[in-house]
Amino acid sequence: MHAFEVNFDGLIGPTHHYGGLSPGNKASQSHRAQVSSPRRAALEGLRKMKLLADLEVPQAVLPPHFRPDLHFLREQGIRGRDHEVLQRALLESPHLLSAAGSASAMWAANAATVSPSADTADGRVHFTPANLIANRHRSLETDFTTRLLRRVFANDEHFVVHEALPNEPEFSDEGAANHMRLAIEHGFEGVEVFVYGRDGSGPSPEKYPARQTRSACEAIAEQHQLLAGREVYLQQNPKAIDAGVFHNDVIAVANQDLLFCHEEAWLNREEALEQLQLAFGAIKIVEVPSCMLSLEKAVSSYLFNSQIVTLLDGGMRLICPEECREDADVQAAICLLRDSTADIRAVDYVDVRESMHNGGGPACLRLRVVLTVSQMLEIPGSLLLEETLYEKLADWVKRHYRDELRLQDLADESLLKESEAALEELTELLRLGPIYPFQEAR
Ligand code: SUG
Repeated sequence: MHAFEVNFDGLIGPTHHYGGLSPGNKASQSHRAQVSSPRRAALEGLRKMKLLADLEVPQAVLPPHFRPDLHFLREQGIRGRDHEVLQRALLESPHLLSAAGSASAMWAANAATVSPSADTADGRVHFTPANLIANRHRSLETDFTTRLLRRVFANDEHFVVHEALPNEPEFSDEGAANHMRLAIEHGFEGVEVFVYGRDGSGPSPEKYPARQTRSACEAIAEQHQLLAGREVYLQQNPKAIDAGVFHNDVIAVANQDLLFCHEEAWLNREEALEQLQLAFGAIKIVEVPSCMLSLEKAVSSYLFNSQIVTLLDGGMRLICPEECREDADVQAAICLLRDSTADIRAVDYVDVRESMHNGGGPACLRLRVVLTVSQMLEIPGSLLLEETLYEKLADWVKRHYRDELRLQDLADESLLKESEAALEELTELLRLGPIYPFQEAR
């Protein structure tokens, strides 16, 4: 059956800042405490979405989560009225304030793992929201993400949004950032590739955490009712994790039958590639050797965090971070890709610098959801980005977002109020109905 891939991008929230919250994510660590620009971040994200929409690649938006999360701060034992809780958190536990204020839901690739209906036994699209327990600030996303996905994918004839996996280290799950799908065309039956960092026995990284577990991958494959034999499990290369590859989408990207990856992406390289070939005979693998592009450069440029998207005429386009433009090694890797397949018709460079400084490139900002035409008709059309919605959202950002933000600004009660007013207007703009806790409390 014919199907489209819709990219759901997380709209970057008004509290975007650099908290240095993610160990093993080099950009997050090195930009810690720098001054951020939420306004610039959100506009960059929107421009990327607009580029795709202009290419007629279906593009949708997901609203930001409401931050700072005062409920979380109160759970940590910080008491008082809103402004007191914020001030106390700043003085006593600034790292908790930063976690509570993180706009990390922007990285929608971590929102959930998604299996299209062509892959599942009951013919529905399955979603498992990620528990994100590897990092406290990210674990705060799961409840709202689940609620949001249930609002957007509400028709249970077509969609099922499962509960996230249990909050136990054995089931640590980071969503679609560790999941790839291979298929001749989006609407055809595919092979789903689950990538994990640890399985409790094999080798593990020495410096940095391995976030995803094999048990989590298996549990998701089971609850998504994947058709027999249509799944592959690969382990991240511990050496790559120690070089800053905290998610698989920092070192590999697939689209339809094309896989673009680095030589050191997975443990036991040859076995890994063989597994992929056995499971999906039509696979075209373009592997960039380490002698062409070092792991370090793969991480600093985020080349593999590019999006590869299918155009209406069946051709593909590579959407890279701006950081890939200048480096000769990265350019050589892009040439290798283009020389190896005629599928890539053009390369675009996008400036998503504010997100990149926290370790989030173009591919991190989107959740891929393959939908048939009848499934497309079941999602709120008001989330689909076209010219008018783009203009409205850009104007909304310019009116509500601050140009600069420092950690201490998160303790300013007026930022909380500004965010509330912004999100209130956004729910009307996106015609989502009341969804935020402050709207339901009324
Ligand atoms: O989980 N950064 C995110 C980046 C996520 C990127 N997503 C994908 N690769 N799909 C993370 O490490 C940093 C926040 C801070 O430090 O303020 C952060 O959460």
